[in-house]
Amino acid sequence: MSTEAAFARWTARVEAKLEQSLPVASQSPERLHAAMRHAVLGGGKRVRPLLVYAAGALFDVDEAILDAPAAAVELIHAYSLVHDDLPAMDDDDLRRGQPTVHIAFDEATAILAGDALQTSAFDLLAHADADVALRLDWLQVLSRASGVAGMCGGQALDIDATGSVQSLSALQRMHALKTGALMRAAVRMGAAAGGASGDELRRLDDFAAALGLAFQVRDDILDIESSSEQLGKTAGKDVAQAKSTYPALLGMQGAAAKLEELASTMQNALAPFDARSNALKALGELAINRVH
Ligand code: GRG
Repeated sequence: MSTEAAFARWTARVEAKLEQSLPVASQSPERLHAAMRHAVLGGGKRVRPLLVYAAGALFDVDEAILDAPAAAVELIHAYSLVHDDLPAMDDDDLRRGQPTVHIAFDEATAILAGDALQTSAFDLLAHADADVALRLDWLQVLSRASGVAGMCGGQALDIDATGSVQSLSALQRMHALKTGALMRAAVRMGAAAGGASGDELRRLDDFAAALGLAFQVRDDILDIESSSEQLGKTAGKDVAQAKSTYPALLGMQGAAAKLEELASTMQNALAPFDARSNALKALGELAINRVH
């Protein structure tokens, strides 16, 4: 089975799980339900769900067990994008090549849709078809990665830093929380389902932390090199907002060198694993080479 075929199968699985777990738009409150569906079903690379399945594949986990954590992490990601696009935050009108939720609907609906997506992620995990200890582990991992010690904390640091030049270490900490925490949670949830040992969890966490940072460095490069059409979101925003980014602090060559360093961290972290780590390796390469 090729990695591409596995990615296609996992994407189809998580799309089906998301479709099934979202409320139907014909049911009241219709506007809220339609906004939630717009946020989740309107495209996206599904990187975080793929990380859940790929980490589970290392331990031959039954894919049906992984559908709930894969969908849950994507629901959290979708909520974060809806709220990030709001006028009070990044104020964006384009996401995944579509109008953002507050443009397609309205601000109040976008806030509520994000809130409801977040709580539905935890509802999905609480009711998943898995052992209670595993469900509790997933709930702890995903809630911590989403909150003050993870994504929300990183977003707060990002907002606080607006308009000032950040040091490289401050930038790295902000991204580790804002983007990296959810990617680490995705890998951890897949690995936990496979009963990974402490040493395996540590290695996989090193891999996921490097992948999260690489994803962000590449995001900074794409913001400069690509068009809004290619990205499906507004390009050039970092420069327009004078944000501290890897290219701004290190130059384009320095940012490319950082990506090489992170590629080798990822390779080293996965070195002891067998060929079942190929999908994770491919996701690491995608974080570095992606074009949107
Ligand atoms: C509002 C609490 C709160 C958090 C928002 C994730 C995030 C935190 C903001 C997104 C801002 C941003 C552009 C981050 C850069 C990297 C990133 C996470 C991009 C979007 O993720 P992709 O590329 O998106 O996986 P798709 O659309 O493919 O799912």
